[in-house]
Parts: sequence; structure tokens; C-alpha cells
Amino acid sequence: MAKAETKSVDRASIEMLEKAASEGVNTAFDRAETMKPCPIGTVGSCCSNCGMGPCRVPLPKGKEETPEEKRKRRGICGATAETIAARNFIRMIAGGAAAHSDHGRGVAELFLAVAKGEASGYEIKDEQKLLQVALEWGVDIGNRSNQEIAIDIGEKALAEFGKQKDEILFLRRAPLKRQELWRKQEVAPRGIDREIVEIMHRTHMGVDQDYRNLLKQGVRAALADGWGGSMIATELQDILFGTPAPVLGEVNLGVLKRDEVNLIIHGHEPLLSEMIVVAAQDPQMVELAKSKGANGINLAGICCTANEILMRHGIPLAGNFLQQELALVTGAVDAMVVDVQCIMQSLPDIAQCYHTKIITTSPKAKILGAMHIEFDEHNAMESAQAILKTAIENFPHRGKNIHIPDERTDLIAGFSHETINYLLGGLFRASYRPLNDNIINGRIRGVAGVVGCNNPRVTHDEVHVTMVKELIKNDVLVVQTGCSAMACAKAGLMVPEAAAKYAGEGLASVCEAVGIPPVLHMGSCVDNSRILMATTAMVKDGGLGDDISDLPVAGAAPEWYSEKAISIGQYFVASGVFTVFGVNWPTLGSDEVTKLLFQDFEEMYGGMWAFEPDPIKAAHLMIDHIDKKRKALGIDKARERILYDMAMRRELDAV
Ligand code: BF8
Ligand code: SF4
Repeated sequence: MAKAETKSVDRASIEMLEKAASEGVNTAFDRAETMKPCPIGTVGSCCSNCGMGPCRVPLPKGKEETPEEKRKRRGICGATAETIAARNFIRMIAGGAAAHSDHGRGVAELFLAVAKGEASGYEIKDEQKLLQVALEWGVDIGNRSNQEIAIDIGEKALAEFGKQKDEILFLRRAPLKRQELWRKQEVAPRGIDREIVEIMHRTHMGVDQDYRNLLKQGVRAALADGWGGSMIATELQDILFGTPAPVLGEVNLGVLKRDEVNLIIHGHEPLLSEMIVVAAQDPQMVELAKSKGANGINLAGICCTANEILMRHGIPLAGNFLQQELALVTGAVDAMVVDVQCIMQSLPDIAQCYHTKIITTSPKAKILGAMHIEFDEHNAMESAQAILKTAIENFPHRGKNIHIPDERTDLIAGFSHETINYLLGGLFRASYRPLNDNIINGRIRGVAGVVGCNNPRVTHDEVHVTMVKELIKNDVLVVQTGCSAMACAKAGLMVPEAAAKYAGEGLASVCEAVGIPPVLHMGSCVDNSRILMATTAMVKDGGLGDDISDLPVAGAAPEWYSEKAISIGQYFVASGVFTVFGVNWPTLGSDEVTKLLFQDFEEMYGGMWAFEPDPIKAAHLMIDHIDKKRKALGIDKARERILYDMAMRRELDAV
């Protein structure tokens, strides 16, 4: 087995990997070593869509293929390598878009129940956003109560999923030029569910067999995710739980406490976790914990739920995706409660080696070996209390072999689109003007969204941190979500002091003036919709072109693993953003499909994909793209002047 230091750059994770190895605990890191990736599946050349297959159509290695040979390289049904790669790719989009959108649907259902007074314990926290969405969606405000308005919004939100003909409502938020482009390309999504179902239909054997047409549907479903399901999730969560504002937090396994009941909340939907946060403050619960010998109750998060409760309550982050098993290895987790997505089936197994209870809560996501306490949104407090009690009662059962790594880092989170607006422009004239001005004058070169997962095929966190450091060093402001955000927070990039330490002079001067870190935490993966909003706001503020594709911005998911990441990447590309992924690329088995995604899409959508596993090279692909856009906008000279000024300043300083 390889040494723990080669598997992660995060000290806490390395320590826990060593502890796991000494205790004979098997983790995803070990499994990734023993299970080599299938070379045919990795490049999208294996089809298992029907019982005649599976069919494998890899590119012949190292030799030029004759047209005759290429014609023969087909699945049993006759599907070409192009069709197979494109089908596999858009099925990933369907999986990702379904996950985000079903999350959005869950929020909309709770939202409606709250509006109707059927879900006690929840309330509408952001009235301003409620009214804003009402205006956007044509919901009558008049003299109506928030409840009445919310009922209409909830019903409209739910209808977005089943719409048959009309475009989804949030599409209207995009710059006008972008909306026209989507209509021209025939990818403006209708109902969210419809677009996902249509992928499953078209990729069934013998339906759509033109890779260009398949990818077009992939684009449409991805847009239904970003500007539909994910945006509904973000916006309705903000109305219900509050729109995030800057908050100080801590990250890494060192946030677990030896003398308190540790309950980890892991997954994605904040509906239950919001209630657990409230329940944990109940003096009776704290008393119960004390009666079991603990000094209190300590909540911590893993994965995107962690981001949600950090952004709104300052609850610490225990870690990102690849730390879910390692958290259990501390021996100090009394219970881990999970809902949906990114939850490893190995958790109950590992938990057995310690005393930890794994609790599933969603009827959609049960795990053999875990206990199930179903989350009932109509009695959410009861569910939350039952979960907390399970954790508390388990505290006395801790074993002897407890070790909590002494690693935790401060971060500032809570940079919602609205917060950035206020921070930059001030409460009374909230705007992106100062950001645009600083991009135009060249202090900020551009903006990069670095998002997505961990993947044990690469060194944990290393790719994120290296890429982001390179970007900020080159004056690119970075916005982040998901597990990538946690990786960089652990590396100390999300505090204002990081600007002087890591950022280029231009970016550092702006961060210092505004008092923000050079890397901004914008939330969970569904909150990538906040980045769409931020780019739209930049366009609307003026001076940087009239479409998202004109902006000096780029995106990346350098350690991606999830189908959700592919859907996110695709909606960014289709919204006009150059987007680079690392690890591996799932269409390399077909040159045509890859060319369409990497080159032709630029012509069609103004944004395109790229694949580059080396984080420094990938960062420079993004910087080159940003410079290309600066040049097209005619603001490339400004940066040259700025650099000249700095050189002159240094000379003067030296005198
Ligand atoms: O939705 S970044 S590993 S936790 S998929 Fe999963 Fe990837 Fe993390 Fe959140 Ni997003
Ligand atoms: Fe093979 Fe075609 Fe069936 Fe896919 S759909 S498994 S390529 S026969």
C-alpha cells in the first residue's frame, strides 16, 4: 500500500489514514488502489444500455484507423463509438441534474407545506427574497400576506418540474442575449423532469443515434439543472432559512470535541439539518448530554450539508467528501446522520469498528447496516430530537482508541450573490460596479469558479489547492462551492490575510480595501446557481460585454467524481463559461464527441470544455482564456499599465 502522505495533502486526513491502516480499517483510498479504473469505461467506450451487450468499442491503440475499421467498430446494435460516448455522457448529466433537481423539489415541497402552515418549526426568514421571486414569477403581491404569496410561489416552483411546453421561469434571469442564443440553439429547457426523462428515452437502444443531437439534449437538461432545479433549491432555501451573510467558521477534523457529544451531519438537503441545529440548542438536550457525562453537544458537517449549515449558522465543517470515512476513524463520532448524495455505503461497516451510529433519514436513501429515523417534515423537530438523543445516548459507548487530529483552520464563508453585492456596493447602492471597475482597470484579472468533489484517483485536496493558489497569484479572484471550497479553506485561503500572503498585488490590494479573502466561499453544489447569478450581475452592471461569454471568467472542477459535477460543468459551458476538468475525461473514446465539446461548443455557446489533470497547466488554460476575453473587451492594456506601475513603484521604493 502507498504511504498515507501520497494520498492527501491534508495533515488531518493523513493522520487518520495512518490510524485506519493500523486498525485494519479499509477506506476509499485503499479501494482506489486495489481497484484500477477500467480503461474502456473511463473514456466512455463501454455501453451497457441493453441485454445484447455490454459492448466495448475502444479506440485502437497507437495505430491510424482506416474508415473501414472505424465503420466496424460498433456495438451489437450498430451504435458507433460516437453514439456510445455521447449517450454515456448525457446519462451522467441526467443523473446529476436529477440529483440536484430532486433536491430542489424536496425544498419546494417543504416550502409549500410551510406556507400552508403544515410544517411547524419553520418560517419564512428572507421576506425580501420572497417578494423578489414573487415579482420575477408574476405572483401578485398586493395586500397579500407572506403566507399567501408563498403558497403561489411554492406551487409555481413545483410546477416547474412537470411543465410540458413553456420554458422554465428562472431562465429569464439570464442576460437577454444568452436567452436568445439558447432559443436559437433549441436548448431552452421546458419542465425539468421532462428534460431528464428525455435523456433516458433518447439513450435507450435504437432512439437518438446522432451524437450532436444527443449532446444537445444533454445541454438542455443541464440548463434545467443550473437555471432550474438547483436555482429553485438555492432560492427557496434562502427564503426559508435565510440568505447567507459572512460568517466565521472552522474546518477540519480538529473541530470534533473529545468531551462533547459529536453529531456529524452529512449529505445535501438542509431541511433536517436546520432543525437539528435548533434542537441542539434546547437546554433539555444539553442537560441530557450532561447526564451522560458529556460537556455539551457538538455539531459538525461533512459534504454539502456542511456548507449549508456553515453558511447560515457558522456550524464547523468536519471535512469534505473523502473525509467522511476518516471522521469515523477518529473514534469520537457518536452518530453520523445522512440524507442524500455522496454518502459512501462503507460507512456502517467502518462505524462497526468504533461505536458510531449511522442514521439514514430519507425514504430515498437507506443503507443496509444503518439505522433509519425517517425525516418527517410535518414533525421535523421530533425527527431532529430522536436523532440527537441517539447520538447522546451513544456517547458513553465510546471506545478507548480515540484520536482527534489537532487540525482546524479558520475561514470566512457566506458569500452569497447578494452578500457580494452589498459588500462591494454598500447596502444602499448594492452593485457589482466595484468588481467590474477593478476588472476593467486590471487590478483583478478575472474571476474563476473552482468547484466540485474529491476523487481518490488523485491526491486528496492537492489539485484544488494548487490550482487556486496559482489563480490568485495571477490576480484571478476565485469563487468556490462544494468540497473544493473546503479543500481551500483547510489550506487557509479563505481568510482576509490570505490576500497578502498568496494573491498577486492587484487582487490583494482590492481584497484589502474591501476586507474580503481572495477566495470566496459561495456555498454548496446547488449553490453554483449563485455563481450563475453573480456572472449575470456582472454582465448587467456593464462595461464587460453583454453576455456571460464576454466576461473574463472561467470554471473548473479539478478533482471531480460525481455526475452532478458533469451536469454543473455542462450548464456553465452552455451559459458561456470556459470550464476545465481534471482527473479523467469521459468522452476520450470518441474524437468527434470530444471535439464537439472542446471546440465546436465555443462557436455554439461561447463556452467550451477542456480536460487538463495538471492543476498549474489547467490554471493557465483558465488564465489564457481570461486574457483572451480581456483582449476582446479591449481592456488588456489596462493590466499592462498596472504591471508597469507596480514595477515603477518598486523602482521608486528602491531609491
Ligand atoms: O454536491 S462537491 S463530492 S459533496 S458532488 Fe459530493 Fe462533489 Fe462534494 Fe456536494 Ni458536490
Ligand atoms: Fe451494445 Fe447497443 Fe446494447 Fe449498447 S445498446 S449494449 S451498444 S447492443
